[in-house]
Amino acid sequence: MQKILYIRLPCNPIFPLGVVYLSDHVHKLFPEVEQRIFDLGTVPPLDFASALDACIDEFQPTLLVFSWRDIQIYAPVGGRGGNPLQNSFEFFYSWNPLLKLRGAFGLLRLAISYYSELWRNRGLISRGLKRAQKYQQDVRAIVGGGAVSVFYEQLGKELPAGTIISVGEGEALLEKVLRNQDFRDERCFVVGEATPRSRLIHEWPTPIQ
Ligand code: B12
Repeated sequence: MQKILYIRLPCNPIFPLGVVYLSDHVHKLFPEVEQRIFDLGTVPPLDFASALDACIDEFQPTLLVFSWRDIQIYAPVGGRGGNPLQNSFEFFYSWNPLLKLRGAFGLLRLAISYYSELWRNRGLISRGLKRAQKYQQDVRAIVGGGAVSVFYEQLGKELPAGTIISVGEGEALLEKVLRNQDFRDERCFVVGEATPRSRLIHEWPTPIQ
């Protein structure tokens, strides 16, 4: 019996549309498949790892679907890492050394929050996979979502071997994985097995009836 755990990786509290679409599609085709959505956007940061462990221990999934919404976290004015536009102007153009220093610290803070989010999410994917392997040796991880569709080439070098990296809509891919069909013609690639096809993002998605 298949058990799918959808893990929405941490981001601002914004409705997890992507995993809701995916689980709805799966439910219509495979009503017998057990599914659960675990939204790390609703969990306090200090509890990310322990809450993920507890959810996996309880549900013991056979398929892990990680949804990663955004990586490029800086908005021109006031993204969640700080305010890049103001910091850049202060650092590069201000004549006042104190303002220049403030801009420099702001930019440093931005870079730190960007890299720490990247490392944290990669860590959560590896952690989740290892934890789930305690219960199901052949559990598989699939990673997709808006951020992955933009940065799939870079992520290919960062995630555990065997992870399926999905670009764009994931419905058709999940369907093939659940049917045990070959899925490599979908917009995806497997880490450690292949590099992404050139212009993968420009391929047409499989039409859904
Ligand atoms: C609408 C939107 C917003 C709205 C959201 C409104 C709302 N209440 O939901 C607003 C304006 C608030 C917004 C804000 C931001 N956004 Co925005 N947004 C979008 C947009 C246009 C659509 C997202 C959406 O809801 N799609 C519909 C749902 C159903 O699709 P989905 O979530 O992508 O899920 C599908 C697939 O991704 C896939 N999928 C998802 N997860 C998984 C997992 C697996 C395993 C698989 C196989 C498939 C899969 O299947 C799903 C169903 O087909 C996308 C661009 C785009 N065209 O996708 C950018 C996009 C998601 N946003 C992006 C960014 C960066 C942001 C901001 C961080 C901007 C900023 N710097 O502040 C903020 C942060 C938001 C936050 N988390 O706080 C980037 C993320 C990638 C990146 N560059 O890092 C995107 C991709 C735009 C881009 N091309 O750069 N955004």
